[in-house]
Amino acid sequence: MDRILITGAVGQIGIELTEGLLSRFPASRVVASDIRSAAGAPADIRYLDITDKAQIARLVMEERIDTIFHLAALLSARGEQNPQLAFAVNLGGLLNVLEVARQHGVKKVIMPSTIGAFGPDTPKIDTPDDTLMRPTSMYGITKLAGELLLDYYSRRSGIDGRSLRFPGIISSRTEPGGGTTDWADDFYRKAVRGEKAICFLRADTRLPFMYMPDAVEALIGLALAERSRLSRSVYNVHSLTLAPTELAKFLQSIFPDFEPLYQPDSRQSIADSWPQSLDDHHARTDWDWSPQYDLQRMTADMLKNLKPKRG
Ligand code: AKB
Repeated sequence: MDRILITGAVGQIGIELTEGLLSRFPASRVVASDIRSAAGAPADIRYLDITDKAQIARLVMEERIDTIFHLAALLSARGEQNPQLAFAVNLGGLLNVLEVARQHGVKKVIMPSTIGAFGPDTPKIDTPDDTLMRPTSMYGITKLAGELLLDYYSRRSGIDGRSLRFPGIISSRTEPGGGTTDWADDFYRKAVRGEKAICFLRADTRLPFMYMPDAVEALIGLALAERSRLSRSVYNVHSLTLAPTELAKFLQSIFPDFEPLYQPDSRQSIADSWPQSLDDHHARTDWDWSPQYDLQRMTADMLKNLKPKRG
């Protein structure tokens, strides 16, 4: 990993992954790119439209990139609002990245996949890495096809393609946008501000979650793992499972007035098609994945970071 390109560096994971990489590698070796800029984005962010293959090729050649963390994607709920765009960005963008990697000697491509790649027929508890996968959202379809595409390029073109399936990610720094798991971030922010949270899922909808520092470590840990230790190209990673009612109860022990209002909408059917917990023993044995944050530790850190912002 001598010269690293991050796509989607202004997204929920991108901002903190960029910081995580910059804390390990000199700034001269990390190139952050996105189609937009936003508060908290890296100062020297490079413009990159992932649907434009020529642009990716130019940047990869100019910067002599050998490793790409490919994060640019539309999340599940936004993908349902605009399925064609989700297909173009999530799958077309990945195909562009892999083709440029093949043509310009990029050695390694790391791409986050998601629990969205599973579907309603998938076993919901301790879902194994290899199981029935028939996703019903456009997001899930593009991510499952993306996993297969990454695998295809790894076998055919010698690119070292690596992926992991993330659950919902909770972050104090960056708010998510367009996901089905966004309610959890919203609960923390509304509880701290003393505002009413409106939850778009049923109170008892259990889904897997992970705290952002663990997600960043997972991506970097997988990228740095010795190739000879990896027995597969896509890994489940699990941290904790939460239902809105469980997080609400936990937050009520700190903010007694916190009482969300439940108004399930179309995102409920996406959530109902996803697993509640993942079997991640391959990640644990192959590259020593081990999350550091449970609900208590995550909440303590979230509140420490969010409270000063209350002003
Ligand atoms: C989403 O809700 O779409 C994402 C995910 C679980 O991949 N957070």
